[in-house]
Amino acid sequence: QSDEERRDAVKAAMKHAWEGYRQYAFGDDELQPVTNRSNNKWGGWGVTLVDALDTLYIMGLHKEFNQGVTHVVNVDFSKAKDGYTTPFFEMIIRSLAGLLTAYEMSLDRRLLAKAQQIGDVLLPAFDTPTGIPYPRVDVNAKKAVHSDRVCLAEAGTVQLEYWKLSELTGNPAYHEMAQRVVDILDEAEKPYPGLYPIWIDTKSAKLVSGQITFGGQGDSWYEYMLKQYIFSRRSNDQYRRMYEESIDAMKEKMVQRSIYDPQMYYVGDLDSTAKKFSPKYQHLTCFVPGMLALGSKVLDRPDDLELAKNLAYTCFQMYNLTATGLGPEYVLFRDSKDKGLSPSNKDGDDDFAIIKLASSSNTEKKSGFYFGGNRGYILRPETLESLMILYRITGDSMYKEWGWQIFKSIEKWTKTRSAYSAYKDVTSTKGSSELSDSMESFFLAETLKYLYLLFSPAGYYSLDEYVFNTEAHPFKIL
Ligand code: DMJ
Repeated sequence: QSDEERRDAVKAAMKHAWEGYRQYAFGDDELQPVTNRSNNKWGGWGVTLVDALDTLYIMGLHKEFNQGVTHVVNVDFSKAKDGYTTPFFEMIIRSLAGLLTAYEMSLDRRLLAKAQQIGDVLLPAFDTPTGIPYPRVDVNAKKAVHSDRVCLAEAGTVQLEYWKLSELTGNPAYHEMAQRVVDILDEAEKPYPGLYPIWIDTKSAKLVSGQITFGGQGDSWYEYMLKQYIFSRRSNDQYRRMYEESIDAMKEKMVQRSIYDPQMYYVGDLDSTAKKFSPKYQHLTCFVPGMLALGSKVLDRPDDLELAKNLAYTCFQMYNLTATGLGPEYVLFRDSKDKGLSPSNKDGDDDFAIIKLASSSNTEKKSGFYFGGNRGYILRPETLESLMILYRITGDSMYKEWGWQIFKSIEKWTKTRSAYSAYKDVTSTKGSSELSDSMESFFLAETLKYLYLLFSPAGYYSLDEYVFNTEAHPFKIL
């Protein structure tokens, strides 16, 4: 198949998901793609619609884009359902960013006004003793919800969005408030230079506890160091220094290799002291190959590109070696011939409990990894994101083949009559009984967008002209 045919197939997938959402859930947060019900678990402001706008635009689906715009310009983001408190970070990366890019693309000023409304109603989050934001805001009360702690990704992944909002509105205050978080964490005491435990005390601004991870709750903090550097037109040395310090530490302490396949590298997690290693590779961590590849180019770090290739290979194998061709939430590696983590472990410190494993499965003999308690695929984007970036940076068409294979598995196992659904166990070929009736907005915002761009010419939304926020919303570089 040609790139064009593949791109059309991805566009058809987007159309299918949008049509289902439009028919059964329009204006609500999410379509439940098996029962065709809808839910409003994100405040009822239509997060799927807002998150999807720029993907529709990029794919040339202008009629659908306009349907979305017509709706969103009448949404009042300053009022929430009674008792609902808004997650600060999610609202920023999905909705504020989605509206900012939809505005930059269409130049419809009503979208900028809505973006600013969101930016404004969330500002009380910064009203804390330290300026480290609280994780939730009660927009009706115009107050944040008090919380003793906030996680690294939540506090440290709002900077690009507020910066862009400052640029577009001419009001520097947004950027300044978000930048303060970076300055505080830059100064904070760390167990190892460049490595940040995930929990921040909102009163003292200290990094108090929790894992050190490039996966859930840590991930985009590291991503945004690089992206803010690029966004500053490669002029701000603070971001560059912080990024390089973190990546050097990650390479030294968190990267390991499969004991069976020497090409297979992975990034595990560390405990809060940066001493104990957990050989768990999360799907969420699969954005790292893309980040390293981008950083290798921007900062001239050729070794990072080699590591990126080996890490992306593992992320691809996490899909390739399952019965469905879909990838699980995480895999666990043995760290010696007979030891590994308990597969039933969920997140948390238990991850550091090493057990003795009886025997290896066939998959494990090929890869060195085995599956844990959560084997779901919730339509996440990270592996495809990395493949898109690696393809653009190396020009190696193998990444397109990998992406196409993953897309075919998504089509085969997750497609429903109205859209696409999360799948409960990627090692099971039971089919429809594995569908969990959920489609997160990032499937439309990220997964399908990255696939589309993978099969598009590299100059289309070029990585030299745009910085993609962590939800794949492309911001024009300042
Ligand atoms: C998205 O909301 C963002 O990519 C975020 O940074 C991490 N989690 C999801 C997708 O998996």
